[in-house]
Amino acid sequence: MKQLLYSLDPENFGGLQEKYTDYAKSKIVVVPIPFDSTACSSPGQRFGPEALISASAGLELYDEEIDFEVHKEGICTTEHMECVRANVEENNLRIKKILQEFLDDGKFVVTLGGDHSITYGILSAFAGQSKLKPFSILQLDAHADVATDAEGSKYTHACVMRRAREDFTDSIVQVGLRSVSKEEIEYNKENIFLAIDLRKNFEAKIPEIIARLKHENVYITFDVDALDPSEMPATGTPEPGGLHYYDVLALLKAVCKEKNVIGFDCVELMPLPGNDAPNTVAAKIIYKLLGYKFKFLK
Ligand SMILES: [Mn+2]
Repeated sequence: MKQLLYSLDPENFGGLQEKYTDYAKSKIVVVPIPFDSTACSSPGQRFGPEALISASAGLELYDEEIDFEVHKEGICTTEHMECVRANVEENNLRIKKILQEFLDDGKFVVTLGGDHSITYGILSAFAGQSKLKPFSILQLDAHADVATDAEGSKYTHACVMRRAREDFTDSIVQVGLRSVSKEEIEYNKENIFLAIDLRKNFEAKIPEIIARLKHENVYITFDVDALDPSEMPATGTPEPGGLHYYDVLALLKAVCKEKNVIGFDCVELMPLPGNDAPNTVAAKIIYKLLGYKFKFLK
C-alpha cells in the first residue's frame, strides 16, 4: 500500500529536501514578500512568491550550462512576510528589519515579490551593511520607475529607483526600458540601455552594460516585465519588445563573473490562473542566477 502513495514536494524554493534547507547551514536565504498595495493597473503580485516557490519545485536542480548544483550550497526559504498592506513605508521598514538579520548572519539574500515598491525596503537593509557598500544597482525593467511621486506617495513601485538613487547609490544601470518618458531618460541618461537599442545584438552590448556599473558590488533588481510578454505575460504592466530568456541569462552570468553580486530580488510577477509557464520562467532565472553567483564566486 505504502508504495502507491507519494508526498508533495516540500514548500520551499527548489522543493528541496530538509538537508539542504537548514538555516544555519544555508548560504542562501529566500524571503517571500507578498505585497502588492502599490500596483496600479493590475494587482495580484502578492501571489508571486507562492507561485515562484511552487514552480521552482519542478526545476531540474543540476545546471547543465555551468555543470553546477547550487542547491547544495543550502537554500533556506523563510516564511512569507506578514505585509502592512495599508502603508508602504511601514511595509518597507518591516522588510528592512527582517532582511537585516539575515545579512548580519552573512547570508546571500534573495527576495521574492511582490510589487517593485519592496525594493526600497530591501535596499535599506543592504545599505545598512558597511561591508556591502558602496554598491551599484543593475535594474532589469520595462519601465524606469523614477517618478518623483505617484498616487500620493513617494514610495510606490513607480518611484522606487528615484528613491534608491537619492538614498542608497549614485550608480543605477537600467536595462530593457521601453515605456519611458523623455525626462526619465534624461534623469539617468548614460546608464540606460533601451530595449530598442539592445534588440539586434544583445550579447555584444553586455561589456558596455557592465562597464557602466561603477562599483564592484552590484545589487540586481529583476522586474519580470523586462522580459518580452511572449515569455512573460504574467505581469501587471506588460510592454511589447522586451528582453529574451537567453539574453537575460547571458547578462546575469557576465555580471556574476565580473562583479561581486551582493543580492537580488525578483518582482512584479502576477500569476495568471491556468498558465503556470511564466512562473517557471521567472523561477528558473532566479535559480540560474544563484548558480552563476556561487559557481563564479569571487
Ligand atoms: Mn519596475
